[in-house]
Amino acid sequence: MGRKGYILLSIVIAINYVICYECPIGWSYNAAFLKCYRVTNTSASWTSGRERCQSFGGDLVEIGSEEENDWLDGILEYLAIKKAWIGLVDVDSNDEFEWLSGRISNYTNWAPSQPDLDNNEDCGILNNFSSGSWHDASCAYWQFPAICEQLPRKINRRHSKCQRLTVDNNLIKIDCIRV
Ligand SMILES: [Ca+2]
Ligand SMILES: [Ca+2]
Ligand SMILES: [Ca+2]
Repeated sequence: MGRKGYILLSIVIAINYVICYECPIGWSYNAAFLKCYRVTNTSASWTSGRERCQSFGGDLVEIGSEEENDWLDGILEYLAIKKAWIGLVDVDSNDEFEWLSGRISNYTNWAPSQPDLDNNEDCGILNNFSSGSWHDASCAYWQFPAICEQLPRKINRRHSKCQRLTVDNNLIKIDCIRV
């Protein structure tokens, strides 16, 4: 963007409201997906991981695109976590997985041999050890951290000086868009 364009954009932003999206402390915001994310710091069963997400005000993550999957896989990489629970589940054990919301997304990222049609494996994991692919695993037998998500709070601000803090996962993440 040229200098003129930048000045014009600055003026336009300054005279408009902005909407800020804010995640609670301990959560990471990603503007591309409009979600807050958090990885639990303890390994537990899928159900316990889900309960932990819910106790934080969220639920297990629903992954809707390759971009989101890559980003989450990057977080696992950063945290040196090999495998983590996601919100994929085979509730009726017919080996057809769905998200907790009941949605079946067009995007899937199962590893080549997965799900391996085992009725004892009804919960999904994101596997950083296997390039971010998905595997089905036994919900109760295995203990992994869990990836949680929740929607950000939406805050109207009248000025353009919303903070952009996206570095440390101990900070509140704030991002702004112009209305
Ligand atoms: Ca099913
Ligand atoms: Ca199954
Ligand atoms: Ca499996």
